[in-house]
Amino acid sequence: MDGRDLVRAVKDIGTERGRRALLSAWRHRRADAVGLPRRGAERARVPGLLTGTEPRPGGGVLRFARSELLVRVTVGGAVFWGWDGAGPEPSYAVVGGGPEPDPRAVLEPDTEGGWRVVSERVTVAVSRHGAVEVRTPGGTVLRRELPPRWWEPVEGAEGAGARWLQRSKVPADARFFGLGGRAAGPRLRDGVYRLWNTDPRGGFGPGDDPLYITMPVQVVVADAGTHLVFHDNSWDGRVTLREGEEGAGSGADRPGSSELRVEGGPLRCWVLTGTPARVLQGWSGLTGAAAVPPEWALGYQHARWGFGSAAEVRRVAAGYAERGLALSAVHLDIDHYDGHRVFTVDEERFPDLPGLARELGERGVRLVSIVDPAVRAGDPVHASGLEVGAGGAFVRDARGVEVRGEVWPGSCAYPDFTDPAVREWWGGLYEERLARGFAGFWHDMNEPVSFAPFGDATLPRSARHAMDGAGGDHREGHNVYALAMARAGWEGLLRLRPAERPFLFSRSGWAGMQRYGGTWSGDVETSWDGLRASLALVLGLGLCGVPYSGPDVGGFGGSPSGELYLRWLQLGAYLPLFRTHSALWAGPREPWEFGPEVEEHARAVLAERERLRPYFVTLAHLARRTGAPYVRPLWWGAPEERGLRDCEDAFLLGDALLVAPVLECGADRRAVRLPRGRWYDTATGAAYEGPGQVLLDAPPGRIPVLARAGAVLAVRAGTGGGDGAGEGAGTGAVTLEAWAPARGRTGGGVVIRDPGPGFETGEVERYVVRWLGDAVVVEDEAGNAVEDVVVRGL
Ligand code: NBV
Repeated sequence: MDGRDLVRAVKDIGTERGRRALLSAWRHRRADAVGLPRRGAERARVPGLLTGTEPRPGGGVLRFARSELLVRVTVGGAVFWGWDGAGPEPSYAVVGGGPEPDPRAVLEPDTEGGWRVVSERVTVAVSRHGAVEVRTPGGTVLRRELPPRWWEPVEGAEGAGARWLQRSKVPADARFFGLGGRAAGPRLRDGVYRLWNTDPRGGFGPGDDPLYITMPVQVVVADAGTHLVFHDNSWDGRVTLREGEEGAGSGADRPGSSELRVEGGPLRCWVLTGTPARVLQGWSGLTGAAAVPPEWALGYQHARWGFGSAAEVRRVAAGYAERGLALSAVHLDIDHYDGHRVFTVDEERFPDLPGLARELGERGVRLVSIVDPAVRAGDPVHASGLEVGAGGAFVRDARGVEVRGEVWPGSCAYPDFTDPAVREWWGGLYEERLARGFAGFWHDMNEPVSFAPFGDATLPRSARHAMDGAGGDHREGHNVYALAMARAGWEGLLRLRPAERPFLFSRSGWAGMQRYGGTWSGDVETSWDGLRASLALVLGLGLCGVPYSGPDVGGFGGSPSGELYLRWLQLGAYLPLFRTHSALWAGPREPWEFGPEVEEHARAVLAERERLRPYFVTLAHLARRTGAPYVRPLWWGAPEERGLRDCEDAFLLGDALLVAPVLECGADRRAVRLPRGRWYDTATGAAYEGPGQVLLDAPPGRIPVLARAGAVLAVRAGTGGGDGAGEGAGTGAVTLEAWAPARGRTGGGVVIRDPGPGFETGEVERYVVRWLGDAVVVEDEAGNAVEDVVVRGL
């Protein structure tokens, strides 16, 4: 027990839940003491010298004295390599084993006794000691993986497997991003980042790491090019990053470095190279296209832990409607459950939920339900789970005894979502939710959490998982638990309601989770630091392929000042998931609770989100088609502009907008770094030329939002607040907004309209903007002038 554990233990011990958590933590410790393979003597190994090669489609196998390496370049240019027999499958992240090998890639001798695989888009060079270099076709090195080291159990420690260390070098000017949701990002500075999904318990700020979603995914941006590297291994691990230094020491560059240590599992890796857009497209091809949220989930949503009753929900929804404030959904937290038990409802406080859902639905407001994975032992849901398959649906320990944890409803069992039969059973349980009138689902506590005053607040590491037939324990299953739960929910909803795209977002997850929906910040602290962390998370997750996310506006646990609340709302309005949420003990989040001035400004914010909703629809569909996140770092289109790599307080929303939120208390103006090209301040119409930095006004009522010259975007007309609001989806028609290109230049943009609630993909409409004499015209693909467009920036 360390000091922090002790404090936790003392704090919790006074309560019944605390005592039970203490017992549960002891039980978990005991389970591991008997159930975990002991790490005895280990032997350190490196591959040794290259002894032979064997060509294979897309590359080949390279044999070394003590191991072998499979290298494969696939048709889209993605590189795979795996040591010691590791292939692309099985994988929780990569769909269908990845793309086909590139038949034109050839394995040939390189200099100094090494070999290389040469393909059109990338060259992979392997040294005779087993270093793997990924190079551009022109020969520039993007990344060099040094020969790995591993430690194998010597004898009598079957099941312990090998621990790995993989050191890599990147160019001296490179910057690191990604690794899942990191509060200290988006630029990942020197430090150690753990790969173990973790509930930070009760709130987090930029200094807390790891959080709910960790992924061995790095996006590395350097002058030489951008690449994404994914070490496909779900085991507990640590990544140590160190940025390089140019002209370090005697004037020579010191490269940047990344060191990955994993506790077991395969050592295998995917590398994608190219522009940021290409890299993310490749990543979405590898791990699956992002789910498109239903149109209503791109509107403003209000959640609350502690609604207390249906009357309270009605009061809040009515409050929005009466004030003409747009509202798209209300989220019910665990307090609407009966005794905190999943898939139940407290009928006294929430009688006739279907009726409530209908009533809200008439105003265009959907109901969203929280879903926790832990099932109270002895509950009907538990009983039904015990009927699944031969051994029941729940995670067991090494002796075959059901693992119990302590969560909100008391002593709980945990479904093993890595078992297909369990996923099917669990997915069917959403029928009860649909019948209650819920339209969307919010997965919580799925790291998974088991309260513990000491040790790891999750399942014992020795707990067994089906791992989709492969069998394994929680050391391997932990990080993919929530991903598999999301799959269960998603597939269940598809079976139950095949004509509608599910709306699902999950607190925890892993690489590939975008296939089943999005995520949110989790319990981000109510502070200016928390506000900053909110943006870091959304940007970082987007680069890891999870485009739909957003923070708890106002922070989770506290009572924000009107100013902080407003600045958060202003940021949230430009993020994919725009939702306020707060804890049982936190202050209110309704815009009118902060006084008339904040309410007025909030009205403008919500109206602007409504106006931009068609643009968000376009971005959602583009994310699915191209892998590009809605929210992108400023360097997205210009990774070679070094200054942009270090800019962490502004972002691009699609191709058209640049958003510069106010992240500091008391600020009424801020510096904004502009990428190349002309940018218009959307509030004043003033034009600025990038690259460079400008100082822009940010009075309480607005944050700087700039439009790129030549941009075309879809907006909804006539949703400027007023009495049409409060009806969920805006009622005005979708029109185009275009921003004048610089003289002598052209511009353009694409629009994808909402194709409805099903799985239609929507048509891509392409528009061109150009000068015609002294006017700016917008034309469709056939060259016809578009009438219904507002041209700005003239
Ligand atoms: O279900 C209660 C909360 C929820 O409001 C929050 O959004 C989650 O992140 N939940 C965590 C469980 C307990 C938090 C202390």
